[in-house]
Parts: sequence; C-alpha cells; structure tokens
Amino acid sequence: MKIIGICDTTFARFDMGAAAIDELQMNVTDLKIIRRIVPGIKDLPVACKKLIEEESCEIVMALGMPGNKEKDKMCAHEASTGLIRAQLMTNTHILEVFVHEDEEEDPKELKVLMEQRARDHAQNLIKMIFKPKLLKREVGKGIREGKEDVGPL
Ligand code: RDL
Ligand code: RDL
Ligand code: RDL
Repeated sequence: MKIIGICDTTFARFDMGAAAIDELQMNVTDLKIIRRIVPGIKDLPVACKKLIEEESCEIVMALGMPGNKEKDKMCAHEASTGLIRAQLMTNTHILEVFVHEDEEEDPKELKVLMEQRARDHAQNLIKMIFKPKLLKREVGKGIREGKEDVGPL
C-alpha cells in the first residue's frame, strides 16, 4: 500500500485538496491518504517535508493559490523554491499544484480551473506512482493541467 500526502491551504479560495483526494480515491484503492492543512503556500514546504519524513509518504501534493498582487507572486516563488528544496532534501517528489488567482478573471472559471488542475495533477501522481508506463505515452505531447493540452508540434 502506498502512503500519499496531501497538503493545502486556508488561503486558497477553493478546496483543491478535496478534489485531489476524490480523484485519487475514485481511481486507486491501494492507498492511504494523510492530509495536512496550513494557512498559506509558504507553510507548505515544511509540512510536506514532515509528511515525507515523519509519516512515510511516498509522494506529496502541495496545493495552493498565489494571490493576484505582486507580493503574492514573490510569495509563490519563495514557496516554490522551498518545495524544491524539500524535494531535494528528502529525495521525494512533491507535486506543486498552484493556481494563480489571476489566471482567470471570472470567479466561476477560476473555480473550474482550481478543481481541474487539482484533479489533473492527481492523475499525474497516479501515473508516477502506480502506472509509469502511461507517462511514457505522454512524453512530448504538450500536456497541461487544468486547461486544454496544447499538443505536440
Ligand atoms: O507563515 C504564515 C504566512 O506568511 C504564510 O501562510 C504565507 O504563505 C501567507 N501568504 C502571504 O503572506 C502572501 O503575501 C500567502 C500569499 N501571499 C499568497 O498569495 N498565497 C498564500 N499565502 O497561500
Ligand atoms: O510539480 C508539478 C508542477 O508544478 C510541475 O510539473 C511544473 O514544472 C509544471 N509547470 C508549471 O507549473 C508552470 O507554471 C511547468 C511550466 N510552467 C512550464 O513552463 N514548463 C514545464 N512545467 O515543463
Ligand atoms: O501557457 C499557459 C499556462 O500553461 C501557463 O500560464 C502556466 O504557467 C499556468 N500554470 C501555472 O501558472 C501553475 O502555477 C500551470 C501550472 N501551474 C501547472 O501545474 N500546469 C499547467 N499550467 O499546465
């Protein structure tokens, strides 16, 4: 059985963690999910590192929403750097699932994007951990998460 970590934030305007967990549970049975919730994206790196080191998670999803201000973009870059460091320190993947608040103007479309990106990255996790052969089929195919794939050249 695989232990999978889910870490998300109260800052985000949609429950991306729930969408990711639903997608995982609908598609795989042989897994245990451990969820942690933190205030914001800068709190994700250590929470993910603890899921790996203290809860033995094999892979973690870090979900969050950088806001629409310049400050928030800086914050997102810092959080992202922290998530990469946590991956390098633990030799374990942490899938960064961020949706920037300004990716969509319409709140309804933003909500759809947040849900779909969380689900698409949950599918990526399933491929990485359970079905690596499926990833090979998608190499170089212009795959995106949350929106239409752009496709190969
Ligand atoms: O450690 C407490 C907070 O500093 C931390 O939760 C931050 O991630 C919160 N935060 C900001 O301070 C900020 O300026 C967040 C954002 N912007 C943001 O855009 N998205 C967040 N948190 O999830
Ligand atoms: O950990 C999961 C994703 O965060 C990770 O795969 C990213 O590298 C995906 N990604 C982005 O999130 C992004 O904003 C990529 C790009 N831009 C990009 O320009 N090229 C990529 N990935 O290969
Ligand atoms: O080229 C259009 C988009 O692909 C581009 O704007 C991406 O940077 C959007 N994006 C993010 O901003 C992000 O934080 C993506 C991801 N994460 C992601 O994980 N997967 C994407 N886009 O396909």
